[in-house]
Amino acid sequence: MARTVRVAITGAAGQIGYALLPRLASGAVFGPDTRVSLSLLEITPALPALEGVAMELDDCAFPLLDDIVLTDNTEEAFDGINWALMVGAKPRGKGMERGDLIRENGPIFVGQGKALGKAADDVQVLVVGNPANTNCLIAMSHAAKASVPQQRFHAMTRLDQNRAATQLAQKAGVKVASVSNMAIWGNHSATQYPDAENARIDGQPCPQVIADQAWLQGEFIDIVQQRGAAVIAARGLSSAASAANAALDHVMSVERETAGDDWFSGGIISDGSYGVEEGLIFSFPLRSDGKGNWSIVQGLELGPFARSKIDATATELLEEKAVVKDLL
Ligand code: NAX
Repeated sequence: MARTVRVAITGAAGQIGYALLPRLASGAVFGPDTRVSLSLLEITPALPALEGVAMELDDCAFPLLDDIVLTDNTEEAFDGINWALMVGAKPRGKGMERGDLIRENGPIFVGQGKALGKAADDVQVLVVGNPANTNCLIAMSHAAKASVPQQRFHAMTRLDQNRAATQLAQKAGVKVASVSNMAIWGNHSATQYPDAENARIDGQPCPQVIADQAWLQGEFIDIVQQRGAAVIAARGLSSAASAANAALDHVMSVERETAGDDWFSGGIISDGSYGVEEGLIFSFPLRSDGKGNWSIVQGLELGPFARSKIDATATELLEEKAVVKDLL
């Protein structure tokens, strides 16, 4: 056995945690030669439920699963970890505005950001809890004070990427594996821009295969932006299996070298690429070198339509940043 990877999951007794943990513990993410240690963080009232989850993991008898730490202590949870999957956050309640949610969940990421200073030198952090980009910004700013490099912070837009790829495949009448180069730009919110112009289907530019610009610039974007709400309307609960799957897809995309000329989407710190203000957590098309380093794909064509969408989602992120100014 070459290595053991220690992964912290916050909000591990929640519905995304429940869908995520068995696959993580089974070795499906880090591969058959890597042992997995789990560090599960919950708020105190959820610890009994978390124990139930751990019992089930025990009962799976996963050969690659080493130990499971259950705790309501953030510093203990993050001690020595190589990955933090930050899922724990309150979902939006009835009548709550986006700004209320930001103020409600933001403080969680102050304390957790500081505690990331106890992680291993190679720690990578994926923020799933909403509002993911701004929570990620908060955690990053506090972890940076504890010397964790800012480039290790990711906000999840992989679910949006996967949703968008499926919509394009269904419209084109092809399998989803035919869709590549699916970029999500900006915020994980209803302002995100799923970029069909630069996507490819069986290697061809998507607009050549789906020659319906009105759909690509209209209904397609609306479906992807509103998919989370559509799942809630149908299921009575927010996306969990697909969100867990996307989190694990993101981890695998970071851990492995990006194949061919494809890319994946994730919210990372902007370096000013494509005119996006430096320092924002913004979703870009990314490539990984398979050693924990990513780079933003450069030189993509962005027409006036794409430009206006990207500017709008950047503006929303600047507004969110202003709301949490005192938490940074
Ligand atoms: P659940 O409410 O089922 O689970 C959240 C868990 O977090 C609960 O068990 C709760 O006790 C725990 N928690 C709350 N505060 C905590 C804290 N300070 N420390 C540790 N744990 C804490 O929600 P679930 O459906 O699992 O969703 C979790 C988060 O993911 C939500 O914020 C949700 O909005 C967000 N999502 C993000 C998505 C994305 O694409 N980025 C998509 C799916 C999902 O909506």
